[in-house]
Amino acid sequence: MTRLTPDLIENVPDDKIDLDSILVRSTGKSMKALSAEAAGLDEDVDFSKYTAAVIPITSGMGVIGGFSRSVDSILKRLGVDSHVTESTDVLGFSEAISAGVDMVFMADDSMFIAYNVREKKYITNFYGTALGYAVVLKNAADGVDDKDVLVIGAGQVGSRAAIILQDMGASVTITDKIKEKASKLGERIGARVMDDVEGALASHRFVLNAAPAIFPGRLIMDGAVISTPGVPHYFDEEAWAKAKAIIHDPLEIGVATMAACCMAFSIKKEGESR
Ligand code: 2YJ
Repeated sequence: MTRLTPDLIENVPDDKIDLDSILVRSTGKSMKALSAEAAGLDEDVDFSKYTAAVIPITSGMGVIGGFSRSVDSILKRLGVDSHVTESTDVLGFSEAISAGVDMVFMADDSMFIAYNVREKKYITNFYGTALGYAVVLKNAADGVDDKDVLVIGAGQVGSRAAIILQDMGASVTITDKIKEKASKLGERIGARVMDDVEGALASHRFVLNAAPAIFPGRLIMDGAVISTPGVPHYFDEEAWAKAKAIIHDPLEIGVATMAACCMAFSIKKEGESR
């Protein structure tokens, strides 16, 4: 699994990437609207009554400079009343619970979760990322129902994205440089598998890339729509010129989607009890 590095996320807190402009250009919707859609909520849902704490976690390879601050900024951009705890680890968790927050965000080297304290349910970043990028692809492609979609990478994010895209009505093909991984997933979920990653890329207009990858322009279809959580990745000039949309950010789409899903546990329950 790829570990985020401070340089990958250095622009996240100040929104220098201007993800919203990229998303509006390619999908017609803002990050907040897309995350709400992913969570099955109304586009104009008000997240401002929800509180969250982001806890820096020192275990394993330790704190990543800027990580907690970036997650906190992403939550604030959704309207969530969020803060980073002063303490780390278990002390940070007790600080968050004592403050009475609705949600807790924390990540170590192998897992990143958003925990809904009231409903005692959590969402992983694997799922949030898979769902967020699938919803982005669906909107940028004007729907994926009955369309051929390629998923590159049969790991934690790719396998979840493949299932989500199938549920959206897409006809999914899976490819992975480790052929056995792709064929195992294809068998499990009933999807087509292509062994030749380059051939698969060259023959698909709609792509969700969940693997570290280099995309030479000669392999990109004209008008391709590529939703790509995989890091690191690289698109050459020809690829940018040929593609209709290449959508990537290092953290925000996954975190915003997991946050919306985490709040949806409470919002849907509140709706039911009315
Ligand atoms: O609190 C911190 O600053 C660190 N413990 C954050 C660690 C973030 N974790 C990762 O980057 C891992 N690769 C796991 C992320 C799973 C995302 N799908």
